[in-house]
Amino acid sequence: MKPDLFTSPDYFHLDELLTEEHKLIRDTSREWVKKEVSPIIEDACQKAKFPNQILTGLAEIGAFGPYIPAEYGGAGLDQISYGLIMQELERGDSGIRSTASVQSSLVMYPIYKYGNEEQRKRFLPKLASGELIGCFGLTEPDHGSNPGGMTTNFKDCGDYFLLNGAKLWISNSPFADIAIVWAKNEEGRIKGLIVERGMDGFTTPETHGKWSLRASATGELVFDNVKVPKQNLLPNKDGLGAPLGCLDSARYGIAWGAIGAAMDCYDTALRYSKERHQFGKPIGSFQLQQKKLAEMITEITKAQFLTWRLGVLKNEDRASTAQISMCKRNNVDMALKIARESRQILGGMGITGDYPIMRHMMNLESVVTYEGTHDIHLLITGLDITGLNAFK
Ligand code: TGC
Ligand code: FAD
Repeated sequence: MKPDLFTSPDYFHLDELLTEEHKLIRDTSREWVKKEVSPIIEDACQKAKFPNQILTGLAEIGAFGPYIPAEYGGAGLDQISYGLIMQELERGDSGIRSTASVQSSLVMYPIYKYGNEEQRKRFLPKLASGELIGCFGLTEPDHGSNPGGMTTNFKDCGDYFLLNGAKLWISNSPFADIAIVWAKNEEGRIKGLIVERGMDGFTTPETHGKWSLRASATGELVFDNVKVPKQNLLPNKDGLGAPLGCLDSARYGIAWGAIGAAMDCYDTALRYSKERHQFGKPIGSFQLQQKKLAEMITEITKAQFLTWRLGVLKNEDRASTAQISMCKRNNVDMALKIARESRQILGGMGITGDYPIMRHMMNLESVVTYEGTHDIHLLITGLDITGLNAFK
């Protein structure tokens, strides 16, 4: 891959709305991505191998639990800082951001929010330092958009819970030390369990052959009469609202992340359009290419402001699920369109690994699907504005 020359587009001086701390956190993450992710990411994707050498660095820049309080090992930052870290990581690669989002919002968050003090103290500091890596099991082979239909279940066997079932499409599962697993109890109520690698009957086969998110390890979680100690039940919330609460936080991070991928595509295409000559002129001087670039920066700028405002609302604990859905949906769609247009600006070079665009484009096909598909988020907005539920 070519050297990473990324410069961040900021057409409406959004930086002026960030604090010095926000900018420091953003710039530290950006430098780390340039140094540690950009040089190795193309090779990792081509080989479809998660680059686990970056885990320590992710922990060091505070990407594991940015907003978890410092007393539990987190960085104790605000929601805009969390978003900026996700933006910078996804500027590097969606798979790297995925690892950090899952660890922070889908593993640390439920332990912090729904766990007891003993669970917080036992797991959170090790998750923050990267000593433990977690994954989140909600989706099942027959229940993706409709997680409430899940069949994974557990029985109370006196000294322990007996867990059976399977989860599919689980980021980080092949190497995770722990899994937050959503399963139904004998009354059919959804609960969260912390399942640990090494428990008898628990396996995590890897899913191979992905054309998207190749630098992220994806797999299954299979539970065959797994005896889960009772102290591993998350006691403080149950029902589908518990995993959906985690998704609010992760979808918020994705909204920021998608801007990072879009900015990288735009920045690459803009630079290329000035360097590449055809018909004796830079291709950027042709009106058709300018139209593409002008529309891209317009969409990036709109997304930056929408997302910054969402961050403000989130800091005030006023961001609704529907607002988060709208922002995730808009930004990922925007990033996918920008990746496709940018790739065209690079012509044939756009399909090579010399440039990051095709990798972003392929990654975004997962991002537009996971954490709620493009269609599901539209229906969440539809329900919010009409009061009429299209799901039921
Ligand atoms: P519905 O009846 O609407 O809600 C069930 C219960 O949940 C409550 N609730 C929420 N609570 C907290 N936060 C939220 N955001 C909530 N949304 C709903 C709701 O009040 C209700 O509570 P109660 O007490 O009455 O039971 O549920 P539904 O079955 O109709 O489904 C709604 C729907 C379709 C929107 C939802 O299930 C959905 O979002 N589906 C998409 C599934 C999804 O996003 N899966 C993601 C899996 S994880 C993942 O993809 C990780 S990728 C990570 C990476 O690599 O980055
Ligand atoms: P389906 O639910 O079968 O949907 C198929 C199509 O039908 C979609 O277009 C959908 O929009 C549409 N559809 C469904 N219902 C409706 C409706 N009511 N109205 C209109 N259209 C509808 N899950 C986890 O739990 N943990 C993870 O870590 C995780 N990581 C993932 C990583 C990757 C790379 C991928 C690809 C997925 C991951 N997922 C994870 C799963 C992801 O959340 C699901 O793929 C997603 O929620 C969609 O579920 P599905 O694939 O079963 O599609």
